[in-house]
Amino acid sequence: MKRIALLGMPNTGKSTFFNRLTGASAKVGNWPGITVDLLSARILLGTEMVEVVDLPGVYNLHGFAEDERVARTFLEEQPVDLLVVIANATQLDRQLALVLQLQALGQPMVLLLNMIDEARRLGIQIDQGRLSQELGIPVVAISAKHGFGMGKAREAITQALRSAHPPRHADIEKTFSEDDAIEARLEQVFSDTVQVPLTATDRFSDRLDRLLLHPWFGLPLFFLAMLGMFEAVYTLGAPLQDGVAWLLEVIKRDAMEPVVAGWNPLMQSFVLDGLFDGIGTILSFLPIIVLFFLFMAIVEDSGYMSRAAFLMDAFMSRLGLDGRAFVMQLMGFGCNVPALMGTRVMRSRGLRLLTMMIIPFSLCSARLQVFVFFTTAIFEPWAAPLVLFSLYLFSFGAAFLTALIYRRRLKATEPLLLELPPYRFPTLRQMWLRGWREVTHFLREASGFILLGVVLVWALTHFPTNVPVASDQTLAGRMAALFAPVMEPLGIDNLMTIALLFGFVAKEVVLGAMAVIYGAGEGELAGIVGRNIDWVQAYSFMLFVLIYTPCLSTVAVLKQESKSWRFTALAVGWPLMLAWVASFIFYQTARWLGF
Ligand SMILES: Nc1nc2c(ncn2[C@@H]2O[C@H](COP(=O)(O)OP(=O)(O)OP(=O)(O)O)[C@@H](O)[C@H]2O)c(=O)[nH]1
Ligand SMILES: [Mg+2]
Repeated sequence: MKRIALLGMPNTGKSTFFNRLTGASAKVGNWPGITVDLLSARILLGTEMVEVVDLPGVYNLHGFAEDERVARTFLEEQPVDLLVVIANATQLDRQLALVLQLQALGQPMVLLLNMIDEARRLGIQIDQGRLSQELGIPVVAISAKHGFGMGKAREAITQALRSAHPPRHADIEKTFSEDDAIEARLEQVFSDTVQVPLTATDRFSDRLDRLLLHPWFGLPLFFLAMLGMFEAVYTLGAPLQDGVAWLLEVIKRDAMEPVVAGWNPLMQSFVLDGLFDGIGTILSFLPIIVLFFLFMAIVEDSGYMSRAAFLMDAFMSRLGLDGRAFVMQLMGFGCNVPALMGTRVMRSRGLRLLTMMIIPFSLCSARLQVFVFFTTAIFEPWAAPLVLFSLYLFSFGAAFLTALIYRRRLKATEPLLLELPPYRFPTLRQMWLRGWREVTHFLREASGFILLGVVLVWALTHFPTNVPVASDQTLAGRMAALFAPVMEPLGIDNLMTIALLFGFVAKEVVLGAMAVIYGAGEGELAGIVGRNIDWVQAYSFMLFVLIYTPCLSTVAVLKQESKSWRFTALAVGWPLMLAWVASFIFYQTARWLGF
């Protein structure tokens, strides 16, 4: 099978083009370094099946960041039939350098001038014919986001593939010596083919930046925007969630219960209390999670992330980090795993490890489920969003504290060059892709270890069968009893300890576990929990859930990215300790104050 590699500088729209071309839903965002790993898909081009590979962006073929190395190693080790280079048409003065560098590899190549919509708006004129002539390769102007020029791009790629030579590995070493010659040629080609008006500035972005990057109002506005986003997720999501919970109750009552009515009680309990309640409870939070990711898509795609990095850079440097670390924290709100992988854009190992230490404190969407549940079950409607927001503040607090403690051991040695892309807004299509991506991701996880976790909780809380369910004599009860001396001072009882134990695997399991333990679906669960624990216990529990190890996947990625067991042990052990101390201080102080 023939193979095409998509290459280009970061944030030029490679993944957007990849999605258009292959129908995939790779993550897209207005931030350099969204893709940090290889992604491939197969499509039919002409009469042939072709493998298309989306690579991380590279500024320079001779660069040293981990994500650039991924792209470079790929080129060196995998034979490629055609390089499809994607350049930002508004920045050809810089982007052509990489094109020329890639040309020095001597492989067949097609150049796509992406974001032609933006270039036109800025009045930039590109002589495509001349550019194609001077470079000696096909050049097509496209807008991957809006779908313009896709037909021509497909055609050019199919053509080039047809006449391609046998696939080759790239010999990148060889091209190091040519950098000076490239410099000179770049200026020539650029002045021959591109006309940029003197006033080619994005006035909309400039004006918005004057407000959003204001030295005094910038940060308050940013936090206000975040608060607004969580309020919106909450207000829009709660009715949706109730709807799903109601639907699940109906299905359980009218479809499930009649079917299993004749079965033996243990099997009934397994199907209803274990599988159905466990998975159903987790499922009822799906609307909130998808909604949350849609808002994240707007934040990520708008370019506000880069502004956040800019605004927080000075503060973060005092913690031994930089503005990018703050952006990774924000990305971590969705899921910690891609955020941890996102640190690949950092060159300094110290900086990378320190950032990886703080990301797991980011309140990810799985933890959000738990907190949405507890805040609505325990607190008044007006207080719930504020309680949730306080947890976000704790999330930052724990991260900053950690950075302060470890910054001397994990030193950063890399100056930050931040680029502010223009503001962009996601199209409906992009939002839809993002939502779909999260739903499938969730279903994959739910059908895998979340299901396994729920089944395990059910088994441990129902065996042996001659004692009351989830009592101290069950397997789970005995396990929890071991931890009781440690957890009691935090106001966390045995049943909640069981949920925490399983929450180690994935935070989604926490609620599933509670549903199984209390033998109730999401609808009744809130009432039961509200009667069983008070707000001080609930908050202490939430603090613990917030700070201790997010999930097994993060542990695996911490190990994979750091390549060090010692670091991984530290990155798991320290939060565990911090979680205990934070909950202890909170719980004991609150009780001492008489709450
Ligand atoms: N205006 C405009 N924006 C585009 C176009 N194509 C992509 N974008 C936007 O450009 C940004 C970057 O897109 P991505 O597809 O994530 O870019 P990438 O090259 O994969 O970036 P990395 O993975 O970080 O290297 C996103 O905000 C896209 O919505 C286009 O044709 N026109
Ligand atoms: Mg990408």
